[in-house]
Amino acid sequence: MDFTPGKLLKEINRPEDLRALQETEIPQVCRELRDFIIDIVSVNGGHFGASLGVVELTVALHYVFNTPYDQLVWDVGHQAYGHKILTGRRDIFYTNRIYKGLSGFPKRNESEFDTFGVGHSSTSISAALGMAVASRLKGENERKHIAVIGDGAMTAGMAFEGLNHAGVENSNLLVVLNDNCMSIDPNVGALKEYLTDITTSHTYNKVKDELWKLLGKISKFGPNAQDIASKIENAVKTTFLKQSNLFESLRFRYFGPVDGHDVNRLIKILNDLKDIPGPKILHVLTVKGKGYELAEKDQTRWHAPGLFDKISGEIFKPVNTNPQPPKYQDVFGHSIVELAKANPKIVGITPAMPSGCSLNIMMKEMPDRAFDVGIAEQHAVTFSAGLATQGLIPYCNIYSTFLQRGYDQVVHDVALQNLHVIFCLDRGGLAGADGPTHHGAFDIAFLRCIPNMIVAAPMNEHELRNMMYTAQLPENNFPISIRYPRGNGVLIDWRNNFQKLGIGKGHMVKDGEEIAILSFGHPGNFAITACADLAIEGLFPAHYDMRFAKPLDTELLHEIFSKFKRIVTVEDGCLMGGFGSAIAEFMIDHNYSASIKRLGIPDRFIEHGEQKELYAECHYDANAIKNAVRHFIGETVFV
Ligand SMILES: Cc1ncc(C[n+]2csc(CCOP(=O)(O)OP(=O)(O)O)c2C)c(N)n1
Repeated sequence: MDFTPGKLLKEINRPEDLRALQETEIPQVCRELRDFIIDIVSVNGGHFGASLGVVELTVALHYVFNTPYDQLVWDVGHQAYGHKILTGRRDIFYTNRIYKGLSGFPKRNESEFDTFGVGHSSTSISAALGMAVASRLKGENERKHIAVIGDGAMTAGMAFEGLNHAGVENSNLLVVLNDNCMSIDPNVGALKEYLTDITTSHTYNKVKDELWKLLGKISKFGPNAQDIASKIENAVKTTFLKQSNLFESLRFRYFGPVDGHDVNRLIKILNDLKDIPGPKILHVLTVKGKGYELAEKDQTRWHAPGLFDKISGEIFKPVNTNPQPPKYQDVFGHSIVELAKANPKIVGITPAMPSGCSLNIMMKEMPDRAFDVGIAEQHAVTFSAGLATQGLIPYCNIYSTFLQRGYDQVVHDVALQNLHVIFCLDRGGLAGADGPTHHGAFDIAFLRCIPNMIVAAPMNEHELRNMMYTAQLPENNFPISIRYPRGNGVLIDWRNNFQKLGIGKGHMVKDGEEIAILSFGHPGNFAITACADLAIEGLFPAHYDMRFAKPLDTELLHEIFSKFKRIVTVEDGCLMGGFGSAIAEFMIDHNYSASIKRLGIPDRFIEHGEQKELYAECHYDANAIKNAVRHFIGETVFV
């Protein structure tokens, strides 16, 4: 594959090379950088629209600031492809998100330019503030710290916690608010409305010109910059900001909004702001997907479109004429609508992932009963708890990894009050190319230890639907989590009639001898494959799909431990404290004696790659199960 950078980009091995260019050459660098991103993402996949939207901002920031000495912190980091390419990773950027290749997000051990590891949103202000305060304490007063945060990420409580603190720390912090009116889906909430108001306000725009005139003088004034800065502040406060400005109220100096695609103007503005001390915010307006027409028009689709033909814009679908099983997330999306039609108490909640989790299906059909609350997992959980206190049945639909944000809310607001909140956790287990920030490795372990919480995982689409159905029945009015993986299920004919399941009841998939495989969730399918292959070798382990990690099916487990002395457990979650641990605890608590081989995610962070590569690396795919069984057969078990 030929990924030839343009003639200027080809020479930029580090930001110093960029800074050596004339300002007149910078628009050309932007064009080349944009083309390079399009070339590579079209054949490699990954996030797309966000990086295109910040091409000019990225170039301007590295042109003006002395990176990596000046600390540039990207929020989420899905928009940092341009940053990676300009900071020494151009020639290996084709490995982005591929197994053993570059990470799709900034990562401290990948480059000195990646000042802070990201993937989850809304951390940039706190992290950059920490760096700024550290610089102040170390007497490094010239050092600059910049957080680049999107309007979507700004909706999170954590971003406001950072702003709230930064406003009273006299630190060298610049927050660049990259406002494109989009999260993955259109951004939501009152803040979004506020940002639109501020952008379109006539009063403001009148003052803006005056403000920039003053700003222009700053560079000339040099050491007197501080005086000029306070003049600006006064101008703002006495005119436009008579009506309160949110950021000014938090003691930030607010500048903008400015056109984020006019790179030369951005350079000028950033140069001016550089000399203004204290916390500042620059409001930059950009277009997500800028420069690639289709991406500008359908920004949600082109957030991370997969592979596409960059000329025609055709997004490639896997070539397979046979019908395919649906994605688990779509089974969730359609099933909640079916259930909600029958049960008026059901409502759906997503923190900013309507299309990522398919709650958008319900939002379209039942707009009054489905809520996108912004990137606000903590709020999503407690909001669900509030709804449940009033007898509604919220399905709180979150990626497993993002529920980590709402842990105390799960414990304190939901479980402690034993409220009927149903957590539908998408991306449970190893999530693939997004890597360690996005793997849902811990939920089984971190939910299992919470009193009142039910922990379930379906092995296929029917089980998912049956679990969703069972969870809303009036007798099951306690917290219930149902976790399912990223990607497709296994059943083409997935839309079964809902069936009630027993809470805490597993079932035998296949009887067998000598060894029992106990699976939790979708790895049960790996066990089915393994059993079929092992049968050819003359090995016949039994297989149980346990369905619940909590409560355990103790009746079934007594049967299993009475019959088998060799047990293999398999789960798509961390081994420590997970499903296998639960089985081992049962064995100890009931004085059984057996050998247990636990398969699952080991005690380390797993990097990115395709899911099947990662299952193999972590030794819990079908091959690993086969090996565990074979190994066991050869072993003497002392009982
Ligand atoms: C805590 C958390 N929740 C959800 C996500 C999923 N997510 C990734 S990017 C994104 C949208 C971010 O919007 P914005 O900050 O405006 O950046 P843009 O993509 O518009 O450039 C979301 C919701 C996340 N990364 N982290």
